[in-house]
Amino acid sequence: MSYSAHIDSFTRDNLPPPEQQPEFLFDLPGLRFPERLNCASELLDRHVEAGRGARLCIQAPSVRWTYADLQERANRIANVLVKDMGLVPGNRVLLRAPNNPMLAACWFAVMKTGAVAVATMPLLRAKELKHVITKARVSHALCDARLADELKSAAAECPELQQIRYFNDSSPAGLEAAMADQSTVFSNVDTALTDTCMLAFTSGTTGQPKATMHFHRDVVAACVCWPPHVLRPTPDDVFMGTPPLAFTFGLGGLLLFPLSIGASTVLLEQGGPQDLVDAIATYKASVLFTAPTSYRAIVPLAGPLRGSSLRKCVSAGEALPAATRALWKEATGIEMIDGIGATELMHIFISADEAHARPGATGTVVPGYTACVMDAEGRPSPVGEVGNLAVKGPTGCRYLADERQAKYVKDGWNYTGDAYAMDAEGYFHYHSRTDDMIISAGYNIAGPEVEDALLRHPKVAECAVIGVADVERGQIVKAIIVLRPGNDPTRETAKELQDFVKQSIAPYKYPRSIEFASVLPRTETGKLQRFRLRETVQGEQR
Ligand code: 3UK
Repeated sequence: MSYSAHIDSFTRDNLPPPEQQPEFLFDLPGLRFPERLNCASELLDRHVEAGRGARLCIQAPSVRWTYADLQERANRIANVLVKDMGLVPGNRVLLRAPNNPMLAACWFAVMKTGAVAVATMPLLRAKELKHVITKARVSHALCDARLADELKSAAAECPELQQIRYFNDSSPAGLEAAMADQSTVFSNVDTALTDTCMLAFTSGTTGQPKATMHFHRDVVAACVCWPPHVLRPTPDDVFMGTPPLAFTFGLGGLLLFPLSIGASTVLLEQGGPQDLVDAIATYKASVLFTAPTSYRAIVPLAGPLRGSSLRKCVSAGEALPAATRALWKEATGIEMIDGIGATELMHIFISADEAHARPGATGTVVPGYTACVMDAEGRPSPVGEVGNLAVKGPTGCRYLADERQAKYVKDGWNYTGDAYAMDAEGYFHYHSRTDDMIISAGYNIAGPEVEDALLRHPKVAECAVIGVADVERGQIVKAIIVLRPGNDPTRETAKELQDFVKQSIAPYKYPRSIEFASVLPRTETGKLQRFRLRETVQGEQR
């Protein structure tokens, strides 16, 4: 068997069987790695060794850490984990905090010890944490003191979780006190390229969340593909954004990518529209990561962003409606960088930079990856045909002990569950999630296209389009609409919006049913929960 630094072999023992794993591609020159690699050495220690220790690394309200500062904290925490908490390489360490510098230090500490980070969304409750702890067989936890309650009640029912320390906690039992007793030096565990270093749970719209497994190699590979080829940041860029570090979109955009080039990041616990606009000015942020709805919500406040420090705006997590791209450009002068990523593939694999962006298309395949639209039989579809998106590259899906592996990976391809079409120039056009496609009177209708048409109307703040059961047509198109302030949810408004859609796209796609709402159900990662809207509608019809 090949070399591994893991003494606790749990992750290795629970990898999907070889025949169910995707094919991995390492053709891109930056992807030839040595057999042993610790991603913390690569992303953090390397800069200090090269004399860049005094460079700015992480900022937050009243925090300004250099690379040397982050390294010192991570080393002390690594020593606490090993010497006080009895951690051995391969153990799973649960991390729980809003985006803040101590969470970043804990993440690097776990990498350094050769253990496996299991970062969790701050909003998870005891029941969900219990699933994570049990599924990942978590033995250790580092948690922000302000989020202690739910973890404590989960831990009470999870005997495997023996060691917990709380941070951002000034008490003598807190992590900071334990760190003060430890050395600032730690020699990183000599992990194998293929040792698992993190488990990322999918947000999971149906069924229990799945745990995706990523190796030290995957973390570095993600930094070598999309960032230098599409984002093209410089070491003087200041990164900022909203996605939680427990979501690989946030982990990459707000921690791994800035550190991979010696740039700096701003970690914010609050990511509301006004918080962001203010923070961009305070920290002179230049690269922003957030979801399409967040960009839309910032637009009315975006005045100060025109001509500011901000130069690159990345949108991911959900399809970017062409209407939102246009609004953002009008408000700020900045062309957004859209990209589709997935927890299973770690980060973005189809995208376009600001110069190559095409409204309505996600972009072209990111160097290092190949992508293809497949028909129902798993054969490449002709140009322009809608089919299932399949992807291959240096990263790919490995679910920890999960039967759903066979659904995501087929014939070596990762199937993301998205309906896409590719045009003659290799641009990929998003239609919908494959299971969200609406079939009405024999027509296939993609909800996001109807949403984009509605979003162009000045009265519409947000909307969601779903299919609801209909005796005559099988399904009909239904829109749930949040109006901008000052507009009345009347029958006349509904009629006006229906007519507006009929004017801009094929009339058979217009929403026959319209409902007004004050908010739409979303996940912590900003994704619309269409299944919840469908459930509500079904409930009403019964
Ligand atoms: C959807 C998009 C259209 C798509 C993610 C960037 O979202 C991320 O990961 P998840 O596992 O969800 C994956 C699914 O989300 N999606 C994401 N981005 C786009 N659809 N256009 C987009 N630009 O259905 C995909 O299959 O939560 C995004 C980086 C890392 C990530 N984990």
